[in-house]
Amino acid sequence: MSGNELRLSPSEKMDIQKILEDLEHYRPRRKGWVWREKHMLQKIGPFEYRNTSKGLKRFVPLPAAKYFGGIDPQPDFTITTEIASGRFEDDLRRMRMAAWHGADHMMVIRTTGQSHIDGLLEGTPEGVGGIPITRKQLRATRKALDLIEDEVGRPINLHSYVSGVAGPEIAVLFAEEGVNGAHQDPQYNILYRNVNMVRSFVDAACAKKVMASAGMLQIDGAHNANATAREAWKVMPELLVQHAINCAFSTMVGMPREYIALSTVPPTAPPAPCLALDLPYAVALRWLFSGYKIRAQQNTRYIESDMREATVTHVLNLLVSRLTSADIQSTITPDEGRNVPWHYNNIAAVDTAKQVLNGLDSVKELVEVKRDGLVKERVRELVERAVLFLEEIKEKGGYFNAVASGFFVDSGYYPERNGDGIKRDIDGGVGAGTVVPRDPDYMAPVCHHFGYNKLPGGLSKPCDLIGGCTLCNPEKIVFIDELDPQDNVETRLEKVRKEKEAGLIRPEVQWAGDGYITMTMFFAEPADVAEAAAIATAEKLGLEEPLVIHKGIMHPAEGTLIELKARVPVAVRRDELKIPEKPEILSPDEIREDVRQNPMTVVAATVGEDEHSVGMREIIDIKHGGIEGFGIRAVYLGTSVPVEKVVNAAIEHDADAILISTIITHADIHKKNMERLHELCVEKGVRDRFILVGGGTQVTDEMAKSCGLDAGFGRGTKGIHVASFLVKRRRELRKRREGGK
Ligand code: Z98
Repeated sequence: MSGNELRLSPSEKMDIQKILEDLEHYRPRRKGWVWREKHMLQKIGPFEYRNTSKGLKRFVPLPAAKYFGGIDPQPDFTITTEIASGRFEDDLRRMRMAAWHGADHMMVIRTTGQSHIDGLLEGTPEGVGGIPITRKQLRATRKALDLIEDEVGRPINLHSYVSGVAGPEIAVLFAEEGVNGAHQDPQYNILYRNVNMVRSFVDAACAKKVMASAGMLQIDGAHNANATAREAWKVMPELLVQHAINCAFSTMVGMPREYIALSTVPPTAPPAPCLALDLPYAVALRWLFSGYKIRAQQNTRYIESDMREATVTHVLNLLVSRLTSADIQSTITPDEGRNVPWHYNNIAAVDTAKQVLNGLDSVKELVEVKRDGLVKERVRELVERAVLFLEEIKEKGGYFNAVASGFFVDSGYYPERNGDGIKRDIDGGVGAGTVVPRDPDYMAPVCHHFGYNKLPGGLSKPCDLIGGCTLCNPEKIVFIDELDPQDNVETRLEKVRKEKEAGLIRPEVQWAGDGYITMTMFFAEPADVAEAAAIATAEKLGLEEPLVIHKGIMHPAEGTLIELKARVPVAVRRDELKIPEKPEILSPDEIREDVRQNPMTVVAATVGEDEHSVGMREIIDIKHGGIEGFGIRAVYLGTSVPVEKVVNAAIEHDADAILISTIITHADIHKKNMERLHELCVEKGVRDRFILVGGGTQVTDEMAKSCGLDAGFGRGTKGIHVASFLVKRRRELRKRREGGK
């Protein structure tokens, strides 16, 4: 089945098997990076926004959106989610969830060690800390994203990494398969992957040229210095230098500025005075690199296992992003410090970005970043330090010598040096000595080839010589399905399929039905005791592989909060689940409008000899979301009211409904009261005039109806349930009366 015939249905899971069918013939339907369609001024629901983009066709809004018409404003920034599940088939489901929450940049982390492999991987093996990037995986992912794009009504960018000794090959693969963005920075290879310097720069030139041909957005690697350095916030001058080197090199190779994004991280984290350090740094970046794009990422150097703390760091980082108008906001999962990058944490991070960016909409119309004082002082200082750094590199004889001397990732605040930088040998590293000058008659009959190429004259395209290269003629691409008969998506899906066919459901956090859950426990014990107690408790509960993922000290002696992950050894059967029918509730606006047009009065009381008033008050009071909030007039008679008095009051007030609450159930008094209400109304000839409702902790709808009432409401009832019922019931009765006429 080709991709064109496939559709996603919002109420159905994505069929991974269908995505995998006939991949050999699937072609990406577009290439290149796509920005959001920005709107300078947009009215969404009841509000006016100045920093939003075109909305989504389908979405999951923030929880409180239900009070504002269920709107889901999309900020003007591209929002990234970083996915590192290890199994690409599970990544696809996660991407779909993230897209519904507002992510339009899917950054797929590669399996550990892929950058040390000097060729392309094939098939769909499982990865560690990310997935093996292969043609099959990319093609299936792009195909799934094409379907997700249609579902949410917005283009979605796929992104991964062009690094390591197979960088140029990866770049060609990405260009062929419609990958829309990639990290590419020769400095990353040199510093963090120990790839030879000369090789890295030559590879980078080749890779960048190909990336530019496919309109891919490039992200650099400067932020890794911040993530690596011992005293990370001191590397700010160096970060500026690293950005400058990659930007200059990329533009020389032919990348347009607007496709070059700086990867920036606010360099510090709480309890540091973040804004005072991070904001001038971001201002300096914007000023020095105008015309380039900014990809802002959360600070992860100082991330711990506390979700709350990580989220606050993210929020502060987002404030800087908004104030300095970043273009892309990365939302690394806030649980990076726990090494548990789970579906719902990706979504939580996307929601945090969306919420904060929306919350800060119009902020630049409200406050201005000062151009003098501390900002000016610090921007100047940073730029001076960066310029001095560049001058020293020149003095040293250039970048290669500077790296060899350990200039980079030194945790001194330049020009201070701590001597802890990463040193690499010019002639050392992976791939040393593999770069040779091209022969005078060197000729490569392919397009977008970097450097000297002695092509015969009169060609319109170099690849005319061979009947087209793979970038011009995708039919030439060789698709290898799987190399490993065991380690592939089919064998993994087989297990998932069996469970599904058996009607089994297990919890999951990362892989289909992986069985993991988390538990939160508090022990009034010091941390070490609490941790051991948590594990022992989990074991007694029959949980497998319990592991503490977070400890929060409330007081050294008084208590510790523990978060624990474990695997549950059980599955539940879908066909045995008792799923209660959802009461159909009208929207608050619809209820209000109905009551506005046809005023409604109810008489309410706790009946019999019952002094409980809280339940009824919660249903009535405007403060508690009660029926008054919808415009319904409530005449509350109090507690221990005789049923007769309630009926008389209803007649007197010409009420539409009577609500009685009966909490006490001794000798079935609650049922008797409800029966009495109905009978009395019949005796007085007013049963048709009133909607009769009974409520109480032990009351059920069935029970109330069997006592002759119109409805019963039990534990957990909210005002909106009752208001919605009253409006609907009144409509029904009217219709019936009109029909009877
Ligand atoms: C990010 N969360 O930036 P390997 N090239 C560059 C990189 O920054 C990275 C890689 C390659 C971070 C992820 N960055 C860290 C410039 C990684 C990755 O060789 O596959 O690890 O390359 O989004």
